[in-house]
Amino acid sequence: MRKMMLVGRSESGKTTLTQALRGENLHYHKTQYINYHDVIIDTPGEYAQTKGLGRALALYSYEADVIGLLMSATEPYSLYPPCVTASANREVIGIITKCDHENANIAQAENWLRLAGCETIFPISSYTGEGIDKLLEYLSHDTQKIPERI
Ligand SMILES: Nc1nc2c(ncn2[C@@H]2O[C@H](COP(=O)(O)OP(=O)(O)OP(=O)(O)O)[C@@H](O)[C@H]2O)c(=O)[nH]1
Ligand SMILES: [Mg+2]
Repeated sequence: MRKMMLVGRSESGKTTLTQALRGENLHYHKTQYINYHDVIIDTPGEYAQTKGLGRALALYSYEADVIGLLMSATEPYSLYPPCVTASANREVIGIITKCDHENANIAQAENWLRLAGCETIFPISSYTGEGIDKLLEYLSHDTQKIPERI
């Protein structure tokens, strides 16, 4: 499986998604630090929300094959500047979380992730399991193309 780093503001659902991807029981756990040894690299939301700490995300992205940019479907605003994915030299996918929520606006979250530069976007719910299989399938495929000739 390709190694994915999850990035998104606090409460966007990174840790809950990590638990859902692992098939664990969902329980609240505040992320305090980056554990980059795991196949899913969960990060504290404060790192994406604080300019100084954001540099650590850039550094740890080198440990991952894929960066997952999370956006809750209940989000009232977008944290991500337009075309921010261009600053990563890894594949960046969008993940819309909390699609089950009664106030979910999936289309709006998708627009913001597209504006950020995400071409591949997974709408998911860690609560209902919606979209988790597709995300796991995506991570299990190695899309890196080996050149036929150098
Ligand atoms: N309705 C709904 N709520 C969710 C879902 N996923 C997470 N939540 C809730 O959102 C809240 C925050 O979830 P976390 O997974 O802890 O968020 P986080 O992004 O890891 O937050 P930090 O560790 O602070 O960066 C918790 O109360 C979760 O129960 C979901 O799929 N649906
Ligand atoms: Mg967390």
